[in-house]
Formats: sequence, structure tokens, C-alpha cells
Amino acid sequence: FAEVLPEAQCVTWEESQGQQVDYAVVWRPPLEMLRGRTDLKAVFNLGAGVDGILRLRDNDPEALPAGVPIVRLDDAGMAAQMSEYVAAAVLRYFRKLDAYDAQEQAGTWKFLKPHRRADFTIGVMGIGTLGSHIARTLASFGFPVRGWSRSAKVVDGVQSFHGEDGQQAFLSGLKVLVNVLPLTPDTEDIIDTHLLYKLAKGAYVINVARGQHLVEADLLAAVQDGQIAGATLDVFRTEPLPAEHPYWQEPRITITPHISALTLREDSIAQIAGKIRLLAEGKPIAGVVDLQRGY
Ligand code: OXD
Repeated sequence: FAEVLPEAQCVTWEESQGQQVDYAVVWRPPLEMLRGRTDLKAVFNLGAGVDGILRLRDNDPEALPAGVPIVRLDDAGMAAQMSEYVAAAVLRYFRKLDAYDAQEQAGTWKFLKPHRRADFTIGVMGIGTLGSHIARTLASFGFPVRGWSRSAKVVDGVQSFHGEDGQQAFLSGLKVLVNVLPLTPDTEDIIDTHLLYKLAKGAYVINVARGQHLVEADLLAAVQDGQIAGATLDVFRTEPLPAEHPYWQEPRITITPHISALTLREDSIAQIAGKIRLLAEGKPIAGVVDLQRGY
């Protein structure tokens, strides 16, 4: 920041105690960090999901300084990374590469009946900046792609559904479900037994949003029951995933350590610095969080 904004004085949070500060840059701040900081003009989150800031209000309604906008990162190189991650997981499942790996281990040379692309419908839950990039990437492989969001959205080449009324039609018959929803009280635990059994039998689940979206025991039971063929999960209710967690022992569940979209340092700093300059000129900026809606 000091290099990109030479006109600014950059200090750590500890150094900022007792000083008037204009902007804070945070990731999952502790409760005491923002409380009462009405000197701030904006709080910038070093990630797309702002649940790590908004959850502070659960323990203390005064945790966030009133009237100070919270700003999330929009994209900053995350959309392309997330699309690569999801496409890799989808193609791995579509081309049965896990099954061929298992065959290789057993020294087996055997043709497996392929999935039909035209029937291989993929649903992306959450079609904001990241989700719409993912949906368009998957559509570019020729898969039928559906998107679901809270309010109506239009994404080229993607069949859109919205709201509770649209959820049943969105889920029905999906071969792959990709979750990119923001975490809010409405979306917590959304992927449960009830939802998983609305997908096509043998569907695949990919979660790149938050662990709290998924009822972990329900997914495990659905995999063991054959309703769900497998899953690729990048996020968990407890991170790092505890050593005794049953997912480690389930070969149909692929685990990665919250790496699907890394916050890229240069891109993020450039984006936040650009927004600070716009704010200083009294201009509007993108990515201001609606505190009611929660994203
Ligand atoms: C984010 C994340 O929200 O990395 O950006 O989880």
C-alpha cells in the first residue's frame, strides 16, 4: 500500500490505536478491531465473502461502526481462479478421471460408459461476480448450465432461476451442483439432505463458498447412500479440517485447503487503492456491502 499510495501513511492496526485513521483493510478481524472506529471512512475486506466481518454483530450489535461502509473485493483475479478450480472438478467427474485413476491402481484397462454432455446439467448457486464467471466458463464447454440467485439475474448462455419459488426447478435433475453463495442466515445449512435428494441420483457437489452452507453429515450420508456420487470441497465448517473428520477417510470426497481463489496481493492492493482514490474524490465505488442483505 505504501508503494501504491505514496500519499498515504500506512500503519498496522496496533500502531493505529489512539490515532485517527481513514481506511481499514481487514480479513476476519477480531471483535475489538472495528468497534467504535467511527473515524473510518471505509473498511476494505481482503476477500469476496464478508461473513467474517458481519458475524461480529452476532456477539455484539455495536461491533461495526455505524455508517462506515464495508467494501468487499470484487474479483481481483479470484473469478478466473475459481472458474479453473470448478472446471477442473467438473471435468474430472465428467470424464470419469477418478474412476480411471482407481482402475490404474488396480492395473485395469477397461472402457467406462461416458456421461452425455447434453444431459450433464450443472447448476451454479449464487451468480454474482464469481458465480457468473464460473457459469459462463462451464457453458463454454457446451454443458447445459443453470444459475440460481436471490433476485433475477441474466447471464449469457445460462438458464437463470431465482428465489425460493425457482429453487425446485433449478435443482431438479442437476448432475452437478456448484455452490458460490454468500453466507447469510438465509443460506446457512442450505445444502442438506432435503436439497441433496432433489438433485439427479449420482450427482456431484462442489463447494467453493463457505463450510457453513453444507450440513456435513448429510453430505456424507448421501454419498454413502449413492444419492451423491462424490464431492469436491474447498471450504469446511472448521478449517483446517480436523484430523478426525470422516471426510478424510471418504475417497469420494476430495478436499482442498480453501485455495480455490486466493486473494492476489498486487491485484487486491491495486483495486483497494483505486477505490480509496475514488472515495477521496467523492466518487462512488463498487463492492459496498448491503448490511441488511449481508453481501
Ligand atoms: C473470500 C475467500 O471470501 O477467500 O474471498 O474465502
